[in-house]
Amino acid sequence: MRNISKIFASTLVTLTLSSCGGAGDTESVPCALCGDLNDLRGSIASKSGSQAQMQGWVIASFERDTGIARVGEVDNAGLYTLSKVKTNLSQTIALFTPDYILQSVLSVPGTAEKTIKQFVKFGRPVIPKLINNGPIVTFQDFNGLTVMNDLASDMDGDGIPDGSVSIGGGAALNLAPSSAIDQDLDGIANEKDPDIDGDGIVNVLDPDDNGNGVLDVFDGDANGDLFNDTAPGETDTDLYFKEGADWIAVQFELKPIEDGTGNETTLKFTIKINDSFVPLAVQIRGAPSLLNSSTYIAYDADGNPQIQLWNRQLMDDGISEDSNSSDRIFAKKIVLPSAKLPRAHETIFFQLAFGSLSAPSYIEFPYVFPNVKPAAITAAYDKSTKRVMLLGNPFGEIQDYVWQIYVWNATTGASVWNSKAIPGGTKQYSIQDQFLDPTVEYKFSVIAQSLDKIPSYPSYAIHSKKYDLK
Ligand SMILES: [Ca+2]
Ligand SMILES: [Ca+2]
Ligand SMILES: [Ca+2]
Ligand SMILES: [Ca+2]
Repeated sequence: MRNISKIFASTLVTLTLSSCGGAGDTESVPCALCGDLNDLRGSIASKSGSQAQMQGWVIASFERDTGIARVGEVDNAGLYTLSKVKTNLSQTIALFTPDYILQSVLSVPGTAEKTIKQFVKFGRPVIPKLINNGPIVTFQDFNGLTVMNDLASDMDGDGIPDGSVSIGGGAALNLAPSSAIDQDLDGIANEKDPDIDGDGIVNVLDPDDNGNGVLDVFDGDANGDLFNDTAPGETDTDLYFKEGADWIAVQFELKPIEDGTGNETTLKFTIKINDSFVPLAVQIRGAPSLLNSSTYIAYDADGNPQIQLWNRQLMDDGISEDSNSSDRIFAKKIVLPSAKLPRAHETIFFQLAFGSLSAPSYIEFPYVFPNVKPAAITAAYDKSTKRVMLLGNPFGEIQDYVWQIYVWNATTGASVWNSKAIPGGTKQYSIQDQFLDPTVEYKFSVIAQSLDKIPSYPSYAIHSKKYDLK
């Protein structure tokens, strides 16, 4: 059984004394494009030594203190470029398949027993050659690198941090001890720790930041700081950023099509741009296998809906499900082609373009889909008890969700009542019918959803069809 707390308790003194920059120190400057911005080039080979085999893979460098990424795609010679990297800041590297599925995290041999290191500063425009040995990626040498002292747990000493053992298989990631304010006892409080549970998967890539076995999207205190993540002023979870963007949200929705021909699967991308940043464009980077052929609804001059092929752009025009125009909330809701679903650990990046339109650079904000397989739900109404029953399991065995009942006027389609949020473990709930007019016909539906991490932006929402309320 793994016990990360013990490991870090034993190394705590050494770490605190030797930690470069000091525990909890922040290197961030409050500006998305301040500091040393440099283009970095590198090469990567597969375990067998082939660089060509890595064509199409995706390499990202993540700033330790902000989670902001620079992303490059590997060409047919195994070469890549990361543009405008802040080389004065600590970074870690992660590797994604051509389908943008997180495959390998950086592993540098640690100085303390049963640990590895993951953060470096790049001191040269050429990054030492990377070797993909999934689930870890390693440097062939350390020329020009400054290795930082942040540690991650590697209990069996094989160089694979505990959280990444199962990345390739797509299973749920590692469990760790219960939450505390400095959960992994590395001397860095959760609110400033880029890897709260110390398992070697940085928070922005970790589907379970505090390692308690409850995925962030179903965990009301995903960062383990003993404050509800949606309490006023709580802006220290994965979807909030300190620079460039205030927050991001990705929402998966499964909804029966009105004409009864099946379900529609949509993804809605929303980003609130920081007041200090004016991007040239706002768009989504992700797997062609997921996003190509996706569509959205546009409206012609007469207000008629038109299906358009999506060009990866998010808009702040007031007609893109982006709240008001020019409020710095950019969004787009897209319809996925049938049978397409985000896969476990599949990653998308919100891209903010800067520089020039002819040769833009990007700062990128990652979102990783957890290992959740949403399923359609149905509901039934028992007239004698006035209870609505939720049937089916929207998230498999996971019960840490909430659901709500909606009652609709069958003629006008107007919503006339909705229940409070009901815990997923409660499968029946009474409709309060005193407000119902016995001469009017009603319909009801239920919606099951994950918890809000950004208020009003749950990551998953599964709708039932509308049924007659009788
Ligand atoms: Ca982690
Ligand atoms: Ca958790
Ligand atoms: Ca919290
Ligand atoms: Ca807007």
